[in-house]
Order: sequence, then C-alpha cells, then structure tokens
Amino acid sequence: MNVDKVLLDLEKKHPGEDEYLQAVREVLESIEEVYNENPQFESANIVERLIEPDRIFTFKIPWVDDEGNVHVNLGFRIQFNNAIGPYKGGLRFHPSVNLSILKFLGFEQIFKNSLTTLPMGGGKGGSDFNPKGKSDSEIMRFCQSFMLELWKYIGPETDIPAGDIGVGGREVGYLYGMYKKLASENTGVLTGKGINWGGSLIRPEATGFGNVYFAKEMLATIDETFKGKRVAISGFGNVAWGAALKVTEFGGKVVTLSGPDGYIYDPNGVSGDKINYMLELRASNEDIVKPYSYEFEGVEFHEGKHPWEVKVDIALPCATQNELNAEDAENLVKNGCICVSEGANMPCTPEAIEILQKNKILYGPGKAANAGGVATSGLEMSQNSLKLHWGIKEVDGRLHEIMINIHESCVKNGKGEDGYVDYVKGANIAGFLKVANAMLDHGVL
Ligand code: NDP
Ligand code: 2IT
Repeated sequence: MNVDKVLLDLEKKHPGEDEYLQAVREVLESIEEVYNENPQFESANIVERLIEPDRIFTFKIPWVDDEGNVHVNLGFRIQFNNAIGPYKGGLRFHPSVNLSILKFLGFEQIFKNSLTTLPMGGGKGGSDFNPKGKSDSEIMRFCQSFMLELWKYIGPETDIPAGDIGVGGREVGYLYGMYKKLASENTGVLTGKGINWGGSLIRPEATGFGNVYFAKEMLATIDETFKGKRVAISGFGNVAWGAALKVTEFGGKVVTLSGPDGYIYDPNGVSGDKINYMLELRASNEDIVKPYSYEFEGVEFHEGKHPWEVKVDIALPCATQNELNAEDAENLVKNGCICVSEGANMPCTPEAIEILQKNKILYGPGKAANAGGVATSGLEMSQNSLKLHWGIKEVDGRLHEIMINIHESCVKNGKGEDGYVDYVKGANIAGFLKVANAMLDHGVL
C-alpha cells in the first residue's frame, strides 16, 4: 500500500470530504507498516474494501413545526463495515451534518468498536436537523418522520443506532417508539434506551466515565493520578457531563466547560450541583454555556475562545471534531499539561496531535479513549438479548475492565523503543488487525 496514492484516488472520488479524508489518512499512516508486512492484506485488497462504506442510505425527512409550517431535512445512515458484528454507531442531529462528517464518524467507529472486544461493526447516521430552540413536540415529530424511513434499514441483528451530538435519551425514546410501532417488536434495535424499557444503567455516563478510566490508565504509566489535578473539559453535553462526574470522584478539579459561544473558567471547580446544572443547560435547548457564569460565583466567561489557554494538568476535549488546533496544543504544552484524552470524536487536528506527541504528552485518541460509550451500548445489547437487566456494579465493572483492556492493546501495539506510547498507532493497529483478519476469513464480499 502506498498511503499517498490511496488517498489521492479517494480524494478524486470524494472531493471536498475533508473530515473523512482526514480520518482515513490517520488510520492508513498508522497501519502502513503492519499492512505491508502482511502480503495477504494487499492481495485481498483490504484497504480499498475498508475505506468505502458497504452502503449509504439518504432520505428526506419532512416534518411540521408548531405553527403548521412544513420543513424538509436530510437523513442519512451509513453502514460502513460489518466484518466483526452488526453495524453499530450513533445518530447525530446537528446543522453541520453532511456526508463527509458521517463518513469520518462511521469509519472511526469500525476501529473503535473493534477495540471494545465486543462483536460490533461500524456505522453512523444522522440529520442536518437543528434541535436548537425546537419544542418537545417538534422534536417528537421530527424523530418519528426520521424513523419512518430509517426503520427499513435497521434491525437488532443488522444495524443498531444510538445517540451522538443532539441525540440523547429523549430522542432515542421517540425513535424507539416509532420503530416499535412500525416493526411490531420490542427489541434492542437502538441503544441508549430509557431504563424502564430496555436501557442499561450507566449508558448515559459511559462515554465520559470511560474516557476518564482510559486517562487514569495513561496517567498510571507515568505514576500519576487525577488526585489534585486541574482539568479542562470542553463541551457541556452528555460526554462532558459524565467526564466531570468521574474526574471529580477521582479527586481532580474540573475548571472549564465550553459551548459554541465560548468557555467558562470556574477556579472553584465544576463539582456537585454544578455538574447537574449542565443537564439543565442542555435541556434549555439554548446552545450556550454562558449562563453558567451568572449562576455561580467567581466564574469567568470567555467569549468565542477555546478552553485550552487555561493552565491545566489534563485536557479532555468532549465537544466536537477539530476543536483543538496547533495553537491550542502549543498552549497546553507551554502550560505544563501532561495528558490529553479525547472524549469527542477527532477533536484534535492532525497538527495538534503532532505537537502533543512530539512533546511526549500522554495523548489518547477518541477511538480508544471514548469507546466506553459504544462499549456500554454493546453491554445494553447483551442485556436485551439475554432479557436481563444488570446492576450498576456489573455494568460499570465491565466498562472499567474494557477500558483497561483497550489501554493494554494500545500499549502493546504502540510502545516505542524509548518507552513513549503512540496511542494513535496502537489503537489503529489493534482495531484494524481484528477487522482485516475477519474480512480475510469471510472472503471477497
Ligand atoms: P451532546 O449533544 O450532548 O453535546 C455536544 C457538545 O458539543 C455540546 O456542548 C455542543 O454544544 C458542542 N458542540 C457541538 N457541535 C459543536 C460545534 N460545531 N462547535 C462547538 N461546539 C459544538 O453530544 P455528546 O456529548 O454526546 O457528544 C460530544 C462528542 O462526543 C461528539 O464528538 C460525539 O461524537 C462524541 N461521542 C459521543 C458518544 C456518546 O455516547 N454520546 C460516544 C463517543 C463519542 P451545542 O449543542 O450547544 O452546539
Ligand atoms: O461515537 C460514538 O461512539 C457514539 N456516539 C456512541 C455509539 C453507540 O452506538 O453507542
């Protein structure tokens, strides 16, 4: 394989799909050596078969707002790869959603799901629908219209969607209700379900908890812990919330949160009721983090800025892709940050990653560090298949164990001669090998 040539050809086929090309480049560069050492991969042309999704569904979603106006949004489901299990991955509702973003997310999901050790393939979907400012009824009608199309393509043994940005428990509820009515079945076709109708305990917290468990393992390699550390978190959504809970429990102090409007700096720490206030902020559908600074004393709001300029020991980007650039990475390094662990998908730009790694900072890429969300979705699927409901200890214990295993796989495949672990390389190689070998086993399909 020649990475530049593969990418050039891919770019010709899919011009302008920047996020997708960025995600593919990162994986191919990390696996190039292993791939070329194993000629069976090249002779089965695994790389070209892996970088194109199996199929993409595009559909229109007409819906009616509270004033009776009719709107049309675009809906997508990408079934990327099912070599090791049914397609599995979230749905994103955000005005920025397009094919490039969903293809990058679906591609990442293949390797992330492989790392979890659970039998799940990669998929992703969503819509350019903007939930901001919409009423509950509007969200419900939109979700119902979305599922009226999507249900034809999914199923508990074929493709199992879940949440992502803009899709939380409420949306999964409306989506599930419509699926159930159309398919006449009560199954584990979606994860992130409510606790009274097939959901798993800990799923809401799982991505944030998992990210902190992963960071804890990284810190242990340099004999460090969260205790007494200052932590910057970006975003104020589901992942940021779970991360803030666990960091606080581990004795760290969360000093920032962010939204599209800027970031808040809380020198006293985002803890206790302040963490629950994040849920209120999200529920308000306002899309801004600024109100936090009116609500609590001693809090600064920095309009239009990233939180990465604050002096911290640990950074957990938990908002969105490409939200931590080279300048931000320089700032973190300058301020003595020792660890960056990605709660979001691809939040660091390639230039930022290069700076962090050059400075030997512990850097955990999203496909490893945020895999706790989908791993717990996998545990929800297990419970649904068994028709059982596990307690908190059982689910959290398994989640913790999975994150420790993912960390071990990264170390095994990414440790350099000087002892520094390239977690990007480690995660990509470990995730890739399992999928590629399964593809070899199944023949050319
Ligand atoms: P939420 O919708 O709960 O929160 C997303 C957060 O990111 C919000 O604070 C949101 O602010 C902010 N955000 C979204 N888009 C932008 C943007 N273009 N610019 C700046 N800020 C933005 O989503 P989640 O917490 O679930 O998702 C956060 C990240 O974690 C995403 O990258 C997602 O893919 C990833 N992830 C999620 C998992 C899950 O289980 N939920 C699992 C693994 C990864 P606002 O809405 O106000 O724009
Ligand atoms: O990016 C992700 O891993 C998710 N949004 C969670 C996917 C899932 O199926 O739980």
